[in-house]
Amino acid sequence: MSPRVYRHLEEIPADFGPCALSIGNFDGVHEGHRALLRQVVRLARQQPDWKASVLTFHPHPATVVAPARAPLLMTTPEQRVALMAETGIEQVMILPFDQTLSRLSPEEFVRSILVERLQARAVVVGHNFRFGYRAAGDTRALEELGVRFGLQTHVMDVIALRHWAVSSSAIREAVRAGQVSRAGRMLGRWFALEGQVVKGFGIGSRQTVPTLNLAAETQLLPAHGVYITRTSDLSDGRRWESVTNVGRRPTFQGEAVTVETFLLSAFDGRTPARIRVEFLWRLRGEQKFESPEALKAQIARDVARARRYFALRGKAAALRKMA
Ligand code: RBF
Ligand code: MG
Repeated sequence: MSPRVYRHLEEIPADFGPCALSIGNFDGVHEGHRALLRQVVRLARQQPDWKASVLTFHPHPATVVAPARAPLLMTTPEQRVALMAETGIEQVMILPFDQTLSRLSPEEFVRSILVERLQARAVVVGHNFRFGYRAAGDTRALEELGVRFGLQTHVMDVIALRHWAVSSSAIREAVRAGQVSRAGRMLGRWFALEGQVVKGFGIGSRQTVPTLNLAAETQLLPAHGVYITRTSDLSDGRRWESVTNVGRRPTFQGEAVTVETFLLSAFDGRTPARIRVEFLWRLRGEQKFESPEALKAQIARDVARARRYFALRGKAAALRKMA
């Protein structure tokens, strides 16, 4: 079931509550976020009339209160909702974050938004949750306000994987450093970009290899370089193994940053219109080659490495099945 989505407080129906609610930006909907969401779903299932709910923000609060520090996001609100749906969340309020909202005191935020509008009975947040004007409220303040307003508060620890604390900012840093497989472990799925396929410059089919050029809907891109990827058609689920270059194509004096994907097996039929590119493994940095032929030879080596990677993964999966 896809969750009901609300984008304005005025749209909130009278039966939004009572609810168990998690609050946050949820960029990436990573493993730590999913632990919060699963707790919300558990709480809501224990009470016959509570709904499993999320309050999230768009735009990201930092773009309003501290634009210089605003992070490059890895998920659109729509992608976040789709990922939340997988955990059993039933309704999502995507609150437009603006100056007025940013000026609510912690007490006003809890009373007017959480208690009165959303009729929250329980809230689930991470240990570093901050809220209210100038982020004055922390989890202690939330617990105290909870007692006053009859709201259960559940504060959850960060999830640690190996010894990295999973957080959206740690994942963004890994992606920007090109460490896509590490980012994927923290996300609990592959780091991915989605968007329309756009027309390239036609250089590829003439001089190197034909590619699908992706106009990503989100801002955060992996470090320039070449990656082993998996590409799927968002309209019909067709899927291909692929290699992807993120960068400026210095060999051709490119200016704009592009995301170009070469499919390891040809597609029959329609060119996909919207795709998802999942980043599995970084192969190398982007280089300037002395000729298109030299680049083409390097791409052939990239493709050979990708084929070995997929063949080994296939074998490992087959062995796991036998065990
Ligand atoms: N362009 C570069 O200038 N340097 C590179 O190292 C480079 N590596 C690539 C690797 C792969 C697997 C692919 C698909 C493309 C790569 N490109 C690179 C981009 C290439 O220049 C581009 O696809 C064609 O010019 C068509 O736009
Ligand atoms: Mg192209």
